[in-house]
Amino acid sequence: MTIRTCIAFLFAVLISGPLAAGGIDTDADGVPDSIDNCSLQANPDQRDTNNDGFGNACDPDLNNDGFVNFLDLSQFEAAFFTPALDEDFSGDGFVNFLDLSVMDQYFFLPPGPGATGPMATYTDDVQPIFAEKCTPCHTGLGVGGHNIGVNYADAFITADTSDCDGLVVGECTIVLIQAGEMPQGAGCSGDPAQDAGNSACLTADQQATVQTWIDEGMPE
Ligand code: HEC
Ligand SMILES: [Ca+2]
Ligand SMILES: [Ca+2]
Ligand SMILES: [Ca+2]
Ligand SMILES: [Ca+2]
Repeated sequence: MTIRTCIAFLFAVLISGPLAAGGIDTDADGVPDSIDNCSLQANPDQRDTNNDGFGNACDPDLNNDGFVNFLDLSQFEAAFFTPALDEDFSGDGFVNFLDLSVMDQYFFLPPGPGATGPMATYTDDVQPIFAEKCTPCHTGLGVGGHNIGVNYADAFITADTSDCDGLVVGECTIVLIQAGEMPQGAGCSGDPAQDAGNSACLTADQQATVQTWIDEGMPE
């Protein structure tokens, strides 16, 4: 492998990680809202020259006081028609009228919004559901080779049931839940409307939370 293909490969791995996580992408730039440093401005390159977590495309707050106003405008004017970095919001290598119109859009407003963070995490959202519905089989007994109700790491064990070919245990949960196979022996159909009278089954909200967590790459 040449250095160049090696770098290209590493880069592909780096960007495929978070992007493959999927999830809602409001500005349709390929970067999910949960990690998009300008979640409402299309900026696929995520360029952030002052490294404050807001991409340049949504960061005319040049003095970093949380607000875009005349202080930022005067700093911007000093950089006008130069190749300055932070003042180049559009990323074309030059500070010009294109960038001024971005500043205009944000005048008297805060920068951003940046990344929203995951909408469902294991600790806050998913673990409590599994702890309640998957006990005691997967909260200590290790039935089926995992304790997803208490161990985050178990979400990443390769699943061995044939229903979940190529998936890990965390991804497999929703498949088996919706097939009515889990929680095992509880008489659930997997359809929340039909299972409404059975408190052992997951509600529609709980299924949606598990699905969102999987779509976001199963964050801890
Ligand atoms: C009464 C015990 C019991 C309960 C409760 C239970 N399970 Fe299971 N689970 C099993 C058994 C037994 C297996 C292994 C056999 C099989 O796959 O059917 C299993 C297997 C699994 C697998 C497949 C693991 C693999 O490697 O393929 C997943 C995923 C799973 N369970 C998720 C859940 C989830 C999520 C819940 C709660 C919503 C749950 N289970 C509740 C008994 C249970
Ligand atoms: Ca986006
Ligand atoms: Ca964006
Ligand atoms: Ca920035
Ligand atoms: Ca400012």
